[in-house]
Amino acid sequence: MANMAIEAEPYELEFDPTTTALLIIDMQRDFVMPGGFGEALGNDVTPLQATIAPTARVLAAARKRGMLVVHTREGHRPDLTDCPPSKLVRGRGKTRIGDPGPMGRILVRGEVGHDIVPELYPRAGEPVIDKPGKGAFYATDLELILRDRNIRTLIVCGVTTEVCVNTSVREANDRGYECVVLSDCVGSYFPEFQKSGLAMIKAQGGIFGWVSDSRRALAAIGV
Ligand code: TIU
Repeated sequence: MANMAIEAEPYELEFDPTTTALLIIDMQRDFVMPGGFGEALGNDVTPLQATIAPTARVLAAARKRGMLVVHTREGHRPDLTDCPPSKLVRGRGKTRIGDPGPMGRILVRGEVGHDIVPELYPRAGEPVIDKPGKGAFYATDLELILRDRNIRTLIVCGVTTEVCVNTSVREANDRGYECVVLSDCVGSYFPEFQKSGLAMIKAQGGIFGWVSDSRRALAAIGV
């Protein structure tokens, strides 16, 4: 298929939809709904909910275009054997990973809070990557899945901008993937980190990747 381009900063990014995947990072109740991991860390989670609607529009367009859609979820085995002890105690909060909460055990696979919000729920055939850390590549089979599909470009949505999105984009960039992050489809608990988290991706001529938004992505995917 002919190459297409998405308007972005620092400059437009050419992509081929057959070798481009939509990567949706950690749009789990645990991060965007009250009573989950995000709130246990001391955050107001409501600002993150604004990312759901634009991400749903991009998801619908990617599906129509027949692009690969990959979802990730941060979380741990019920016995927490894959959770570093340092992560378990980090923050000294009174609610920790594995503790019971209103959406089930915090950040534990299989629990309601760990799963993806209904508006963005994976369809059959869309890979779901369960990751123990912040980066989508660390201790997962994401790279294998992308290589098997000859994916070269990643359109990135999800939460949070400066934590799992930034870490995953940096991991992807070092592996040779071209990443474009959609500013209204990524969210942070901290407005200043949203701003700087995006700025540091596109600085220095796109040191880690590109930044665009859902409007320009939809125009580019154009179905
Ligand atoms: N705390 C925070 O901002 N984020 C995380 O712990 N994980 C993700 O970003 N998914």
